[in-house]
Amino acid sequence: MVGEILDAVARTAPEVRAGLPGRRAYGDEENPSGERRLAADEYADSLLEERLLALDSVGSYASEEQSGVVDDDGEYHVACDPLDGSSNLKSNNAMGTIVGVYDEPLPAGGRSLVASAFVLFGPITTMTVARDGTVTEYLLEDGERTAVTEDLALPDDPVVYGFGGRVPDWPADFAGYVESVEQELKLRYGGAMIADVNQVLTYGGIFAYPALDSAPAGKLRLQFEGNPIAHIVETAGGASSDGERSLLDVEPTDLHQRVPVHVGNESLIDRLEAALS
Ligand code: FDP
Repeated sequence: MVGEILDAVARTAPEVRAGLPGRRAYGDEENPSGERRLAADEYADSLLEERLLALDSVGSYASEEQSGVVDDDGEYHVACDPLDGSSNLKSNNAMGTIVGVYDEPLPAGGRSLVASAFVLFGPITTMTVARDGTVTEYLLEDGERTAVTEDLALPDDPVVYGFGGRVPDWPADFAGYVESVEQELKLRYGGAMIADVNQVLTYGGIFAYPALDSAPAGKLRLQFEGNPIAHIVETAGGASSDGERSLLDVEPTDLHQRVPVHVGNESLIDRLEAALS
């Protein structure tokens, strides 16, 4: 059941949050993408792996923190970014957990997602879920999950933008697009994808971690970040793109493959694709 997977994520979130204060130091190891791991990344990953694989419906678990897929018996395959934006832990800024529930073995295309969710550890803890064609935002409080926004939809009039990567590293066509967008929208960038995307879901606008001159595939990972976020934003009436097509149509080739990520109001994504073509 997809429901029990989402329940397990909601139940685990307060434990992840409670474990953050004592785990702000970096460990010795890197994750499979070559990034330094915090004790908090390892903690959140093992907690989620244990809780999700304990469910009958979960057939495998994969995360940004582990090189391979952990197999079990069950119908669904769960891809997790246990702590997205964990470098924000040092400066005490927002971060979260991202979960994609696929009905195909990983790596899988975004069209195989049956549900996607993110938990946002901000001043309050919320969980936003895309499932059955609708997006719901829940408040997680005192062990309860209470719906606070049903049928969440991107506002029609976009307000904010946030783009990752160093500005001199942006390809010229993307930099040209930014020049037009910044005439119209207000910059909001906090360095955790999940928190920055939630600004777009709340106010309308666009978030991107684009292709860079030094990294043509960008930074974010398709299975753990690109696909689930595209699924949520598209279900909320927005659009996603790798620069040419919906992220949900990007062919999965590798568990840890990176992809340029652009999500937001459809008009802004259309203009982006035109600028990059
Ligand atoms: P983090 O490394 O802190 O986990 O994919 C990871 C991510 O954060 C995203 O959440 C965020 O959007 C991006 O990296 C931030 O990268 P920059 O530091 O290059 O802005």
